Amino acid sequence: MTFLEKSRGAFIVLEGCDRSGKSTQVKLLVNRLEQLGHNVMLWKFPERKTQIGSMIDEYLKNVKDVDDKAIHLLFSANRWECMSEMKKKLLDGITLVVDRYAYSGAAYSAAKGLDLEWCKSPDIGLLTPDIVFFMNLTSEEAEKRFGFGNERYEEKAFQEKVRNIFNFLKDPTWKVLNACRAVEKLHKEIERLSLKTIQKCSNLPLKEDLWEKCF
Ligand code: Z5A
Ligand code: MG
Repeated sequence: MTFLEKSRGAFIVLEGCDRSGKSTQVKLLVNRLEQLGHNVMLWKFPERKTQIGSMIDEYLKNVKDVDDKAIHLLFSANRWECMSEMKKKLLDGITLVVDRYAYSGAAYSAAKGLDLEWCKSPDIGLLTPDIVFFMNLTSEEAEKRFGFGNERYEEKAFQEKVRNIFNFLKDPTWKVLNACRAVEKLHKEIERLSLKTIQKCSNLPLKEDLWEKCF
């Protein structure tokens, strides 16, 4: 645990299957928090701009094939390489709104058939989010949304598996949202709960113990 001399930012994560509206809500939330005068930053995983991230990008765009376990470890390494910068920003009082995190890492790789505990293990000890919004959308609804099917993994049966594993990964930091609702309704709920979280955790230490208690 890292103890605080001044108030810190909140670590807010949005998770969910493909096309569940994460990126839409992340952007709306960041804009709204900025309007309200909060110090806030949008973060996204995979972070495709790093060297590791560009390998992941080629894989996702089907430019390159990579062994399932190797790509899983690259996704995890991509989070680890961002940890010190994220930690610094949080301790500087900046709230991070993060589009996908380690839960996606475990869910997508386990849906390919890899052992779930093995999938979780490289991410043990990452920063633990203060709140995770899980955008719960049926695969039927997801299929109707624009852009579905453009990248690797975007196929109904696979998404169904991913969703089941997400459900299994749920923990007390999660707030499950019905993602079929209108954008604005979802945004209002996410805004309300985020503001509460920002207030609640401002004086709490940062936790660097993701999934430590499970092992
Ligand atoms: N992946 C992995 O395997 N391991 C890892 O560790 C990590 C990720 C971190 C790329 O992710 C892939 O990487 C992903 C998991 C894997 N699998 N795939 N494929 P990505 O985050 O870069 O994927 P993306 O391209 O941003 O798509 P997305 O995240 O799946 O979509 P989204 O962000 O959830 O949805 P959106 O872009 O906000 O909205 C999608 C469409 O729906 C768009 O036309 C919106 O206007 C519309 N929309 C949004 N909200 C609504 C509502 N409420 N009603 C109606 N329509 C809506
Ligand atoms: Mg997205």
